[in-house]
Amino acid sequence: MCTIVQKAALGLILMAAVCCCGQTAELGPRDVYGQPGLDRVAEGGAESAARRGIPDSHPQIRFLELSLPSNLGFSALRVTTVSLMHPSPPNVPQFPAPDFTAFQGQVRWVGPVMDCQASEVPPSTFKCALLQCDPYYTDWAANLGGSALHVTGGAVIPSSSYDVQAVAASCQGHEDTCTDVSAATRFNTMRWGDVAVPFQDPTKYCDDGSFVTCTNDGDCPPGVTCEYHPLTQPNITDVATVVDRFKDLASGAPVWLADMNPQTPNFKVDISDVASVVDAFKGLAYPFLIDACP
Ligand SMILES: [Ca+2]
Repeated sequence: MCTIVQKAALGLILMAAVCCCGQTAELGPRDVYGQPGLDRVAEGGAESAARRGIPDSHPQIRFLELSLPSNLGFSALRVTTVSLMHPSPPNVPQFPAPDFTAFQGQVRWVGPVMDCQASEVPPSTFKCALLQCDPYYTDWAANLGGSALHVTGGAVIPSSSYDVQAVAASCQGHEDTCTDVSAATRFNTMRWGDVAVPFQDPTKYCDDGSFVTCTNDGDCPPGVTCEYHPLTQPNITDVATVVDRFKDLASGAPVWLADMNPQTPNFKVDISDVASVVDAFKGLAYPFLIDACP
């Protein structure tokens, strides 16, 4: 029986798997800002990191970034959809977010590790994988050699949250009932098109000048309403950073941030991704569907 614990440190949550043998291993850097079903809150620390180049460890739009422990062993990686497409604040009224609630609670599995192109000049690659419907068991550490794994698929969509679990090889063929699994660790995705700082503030606050966070009017003093922060993202900076990646410039966002089109991202940043971030900038809703599993 494994459990996964989260450790908060220096703005990151280090996810650790504590397995049957008592070992503790890092399962991945995660951003501390993410809350279930929420987009990320931009903070000063994130801004300074982004000036050095967009950090590769914060929540992404169409990708989940997994840093897997070296002692995970032969296992499968189960991704459960927890909350899908609940942007905070909501989309503009004329372009409401699509309803994916029917897909919440479904299971996908991380497929084989591939090498994807990070940039043409200089030539570089990153480890990538697609979600699939059937379990896939492998020795992840041997495939990754210490690199992070960037996972995407039609079910990885913006403003959503996912639980990721390692499922031991002993579960093969009876995954649904098997208990030799790690505890779930929550991953959140960013708002559609919100590639770069500044990020949309997803929280609500008491509208009395105090900026105390709240979830409803009852959390605020009498007569004070609980309001969303203004919807300001994505903005022109998000468009520019995708355009720069399209041009293969070092100032561009990494592929795993800028690749948001088509329905199953293709690990390339092309004119379709530029079109998507421009549409998101205009306030248009996420345009794709999710493929059902049999
Ligand atoms: Ca932004």
